Amino acid sequence: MRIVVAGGDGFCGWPTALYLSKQGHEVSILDNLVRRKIDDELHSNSVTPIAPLEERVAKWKELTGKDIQVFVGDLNHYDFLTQVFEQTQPEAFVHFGEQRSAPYSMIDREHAVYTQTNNVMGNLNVLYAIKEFAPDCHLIKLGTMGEYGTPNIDIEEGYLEIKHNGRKDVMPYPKQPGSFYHLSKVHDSHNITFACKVWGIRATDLNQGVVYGLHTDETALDPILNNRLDYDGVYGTALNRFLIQAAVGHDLTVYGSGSQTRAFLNIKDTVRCIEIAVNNPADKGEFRVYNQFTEYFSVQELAEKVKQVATQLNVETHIAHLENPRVEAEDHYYHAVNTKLRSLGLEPNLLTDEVLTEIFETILQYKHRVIEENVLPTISWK
Ligand code: NAD
Ligand code: USQ
Repeated sequence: MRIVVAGGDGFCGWPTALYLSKQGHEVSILDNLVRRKIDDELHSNSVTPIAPLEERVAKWKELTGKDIQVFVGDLNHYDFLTQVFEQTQPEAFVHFGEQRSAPYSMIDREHAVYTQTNNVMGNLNVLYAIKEFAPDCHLIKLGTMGEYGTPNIDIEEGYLEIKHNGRKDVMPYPKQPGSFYHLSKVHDSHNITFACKVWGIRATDLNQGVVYGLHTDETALDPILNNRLDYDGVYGTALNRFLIQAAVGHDLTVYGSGSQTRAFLNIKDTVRCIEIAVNNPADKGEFRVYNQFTEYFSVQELAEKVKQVATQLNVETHIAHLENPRVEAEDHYYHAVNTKLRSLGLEPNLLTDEVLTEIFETILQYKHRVIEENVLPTISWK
């Protein structure tokens, strides 16, 4: 299949592009490399050294003989996007290309506006490009479990049957996102729902949980193929951050009580979920929603797991409870459904001590790259 991976230079997009290329698909990466520029803005870095995109793709070609075409440009430049569509004629468009940090979106007005403009307009451009240049193309859009928030009822996969005054209907599941970033994903979902309805576009929204891990079989082939791994208080996510904190001897930064619960999955499952979505396209006009995670944990449970694995490797670790910089429920009900990807064949890589140990040992090799002053959170929701 001809597949464009937008955001294909990022943490989820790069391993996905390699994995799809390995399966024999004709893969093109579209990315404006803004994530690398944001590293400069934040004076931060990936723990793993990451090669320039052109070098990454050349190494992949050298090792596997497979070509990945690269288009460096912005989804918000519609002329550029339409050229990519004309040249690639995509059958699937995998859309990872958004600003994905909740804390970044909460820095100030400018960052909130940037996040929502970049994400919502970029996605709207993709919808128009599909309509105008590739109406059969299947949009596979990365959403987030955080669109739902933490309601006091079970979280379904995108839709909920509601009975009201003696009548019933199946409606989009209510959304209660917790940051301007998470809100941008909700706005995207609404725009996709509408485009599917009025133009007959086929789309799958993958409401992904927090992704942990680093390597896939493909990125592990050579250091030039390294995936990025974020640890700072802005882009680092819970489990990866805790592993890196343990590696450098920093206290694990649990926010508040740590009883807040989130859905998680291994990066190895992210790439497989995308493949499943690619191989099972939505029908024309269908807006399909899958919850893309394999397990859920409280933040405290994650910190304890990391501490246990670090202790087994003779690394002394302490769990700190910081004042929560976010406005979020800490004690709440959490039960979310995730049966659709499983029923299409997803075999989860669960969070075992072996999996944690493997990621931890890789991180230990690079721990000298951690910039310590970036570890604590600096952005407050208030
Ligand atoms: P990332 O920041 O590592 O990668 C995103 C990539 O998109 C970057 O390479 C960036 O340069 C590119 N990009 C951003 N805006 C662009 C634009 N306007 N035009 C072209 N390229 C652009 O993020 P990630 O962790 O790989 O996340 C990818 C997607 O998955 C995001 O949409 C995110 O919301 C979603 N997601 C991520 C996680 C996670 O834990 N990492 C969890 C759930 C959902
Ligand atoms: N947390 C801590 N300590 C830390 C970091 C985070 O306690 O050092 C807590 C947060 O308060 C929050 C939870 O861990 O309760 C998750 O935070 P996170 O930073 O790991 O993840 P989040 O901000 O939700 O965002 C990440 C990705 C985003 C994706 C989302 C999936 O950056 O792109 O959409 O995970 S989800 O959480 O399902 O919405």
